[in-house]
Amino acid sequence: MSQADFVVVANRLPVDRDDDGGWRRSPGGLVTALEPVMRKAEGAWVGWAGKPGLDLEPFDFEGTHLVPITLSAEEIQNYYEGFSNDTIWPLYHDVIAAPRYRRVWWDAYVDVNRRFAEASADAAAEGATVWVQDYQLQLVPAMLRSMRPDLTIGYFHHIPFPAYGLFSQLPWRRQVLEGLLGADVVGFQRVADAGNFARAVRRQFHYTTKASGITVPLEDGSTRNVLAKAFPISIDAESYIELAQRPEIQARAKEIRESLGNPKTVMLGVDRLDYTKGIRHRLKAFGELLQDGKLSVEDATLVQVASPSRERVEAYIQLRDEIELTVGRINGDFDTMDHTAIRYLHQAFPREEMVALYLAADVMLVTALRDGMNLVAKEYVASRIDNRGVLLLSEFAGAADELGSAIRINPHDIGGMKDAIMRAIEMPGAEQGRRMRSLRRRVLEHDVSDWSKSFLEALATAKR
Ligand code: GDG
Repeated sequence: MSQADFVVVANRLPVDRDDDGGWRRSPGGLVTALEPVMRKAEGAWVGWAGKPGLDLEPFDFEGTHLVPITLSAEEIQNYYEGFSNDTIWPLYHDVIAAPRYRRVWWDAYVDVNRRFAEASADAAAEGATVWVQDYQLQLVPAMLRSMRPDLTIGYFHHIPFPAYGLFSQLPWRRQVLEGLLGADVVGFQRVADAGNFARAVRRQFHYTTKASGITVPLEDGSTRNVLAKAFPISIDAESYIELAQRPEIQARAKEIRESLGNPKTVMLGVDRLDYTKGIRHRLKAFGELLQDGKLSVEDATLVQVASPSRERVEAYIQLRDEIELTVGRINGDFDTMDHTAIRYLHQAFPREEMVALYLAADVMLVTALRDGMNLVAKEYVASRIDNRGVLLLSEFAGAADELGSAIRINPHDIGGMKDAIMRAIEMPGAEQGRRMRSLRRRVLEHDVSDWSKSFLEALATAKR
């Protein structure tokens, strides 16, 4: 079997299966970011192919060696929907929903993490670099290190890492920390996440933690250094600019506004339908503005794309019901024959349509209660080649650390959010331009290839 000098390990492979059994590259940002690195290094990617029970041999796809991991329907339920999305996800997002701690889920998480580690150990050449992605695979770094001490191992955590007071609820907190400490570099979105991780390590193991790294004692009396640091992820900004410049996408943006009855202001929310995104809070603020008579449906329409997500997890089923009830009530109270309050779309759209929406929106609402980064905020900014539009951004999204020129909001403060929405709607063009230019500068300078480059450089240095 061929072995690679660079291996990415992620829950999902970077491809989706067509109906006719062929493969298509998935549209995600991580895939785009790593593509050049993968090509150059003739890299391998270990991940699940996205369907239960699918048992496939490794194969090559557009210059990348793909190593599919088989997961049974039961493992998907326990490892993925259970432990990853119903234990870790809510716990790490500050228990917005109650995490469920179930031992059978944990057992499956351990088993599946081991399978990923074994496949990665097989795929990696002597002295290779392996980059593990995200919270579904927190045990892989240490498992892999014990199988293959010759490897350089990086791990990037895409979601928040919670404060110790919350993290310590986890019955398997020591195992998870040990798993992550198997990496040479553990990357986080925000400085605060890296700090929370270091604190958890201090509290659990009493290791020394400094900016230069965490000192992990080894059995033979020597030590290893583990760098825990923020590497804020970004987007492929150029590709958004290219889409925003296309005449047909600009025409589509105009068409969207017309189909909404040309309201003075179009507001937009784009989220996976997830309780971390603060969709209910946003709807409440907008509904109250209509109720108060501060806005009318002729003045303002909210377009809310809520793309389907984790539809078999109970908390998501409930959330969908609540949101759809709220949307129905607001529209029922305020719609006219010609105008709607909220155009709600529980659908996924192609990227072209997303950019047309970004161009059509005067105000972008990012009201997450907790979010690792929030790429939607960066996509909106990159798409605004006209330097117009206003971004409302929750301080609880990682993006808030970088995007200081957005209007910052606390989504729990409904009154404050209503004021911020009115301020955004009324913002003069000159101020919009000043803010948008500064936001765009940041996103264009720190794009996703900058992110992967700085992580991989830190990793190369760490091991030296
Ligand atoms: C996790 C962390 C972190 C959404 N609907 C459609 C669609 N999308 C795209 C967006 C964006 C992506 O999905 C969502 O990324 P976010 O960053 O906003 O949020 P999560 O999915 O929760 O991602 C997050 C991220 O990982 C990366 O580290 O920023 O904090 O939670 O790109 O545009 N894309 C298309 N159609 C849709 O309907 N094409």
